Amino acid sequence: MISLIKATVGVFAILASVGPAFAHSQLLASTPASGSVVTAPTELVLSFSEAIEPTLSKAELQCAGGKISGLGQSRVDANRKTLRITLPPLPQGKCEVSWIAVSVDGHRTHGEFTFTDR
Ligand SMILES: [Cu+2]
Repeated sequence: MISLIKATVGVFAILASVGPAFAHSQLLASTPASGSVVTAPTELVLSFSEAIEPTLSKAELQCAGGKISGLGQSRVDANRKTLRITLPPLPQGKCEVSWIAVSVDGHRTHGEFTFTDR
């Protein structure tokens, strides 16, 4: 009986530690897409699994080895799950997007992906 109680407590401990992770905002899709080759993109669109805080969620861009300045103010759609940033003209070459998202529950997630502008 004791071992059954221990096993039950153990399962709940695992569920408790794993459960909240599903509420974090994960990146579901982007435009340009990860690994894609595009021509002169004008907007970066990041779609998340959960609603995000507009003022705390953002992205940076490095293209052809240099940080891109002059990114537009990030905007969040009415569904709160889509982040949009207007892009200035980008140099040709590989671009790395680094994003940070803070979901409405206060949890922060981040990630990187690349696309190529040509
Ligand atoms: Cu969370």
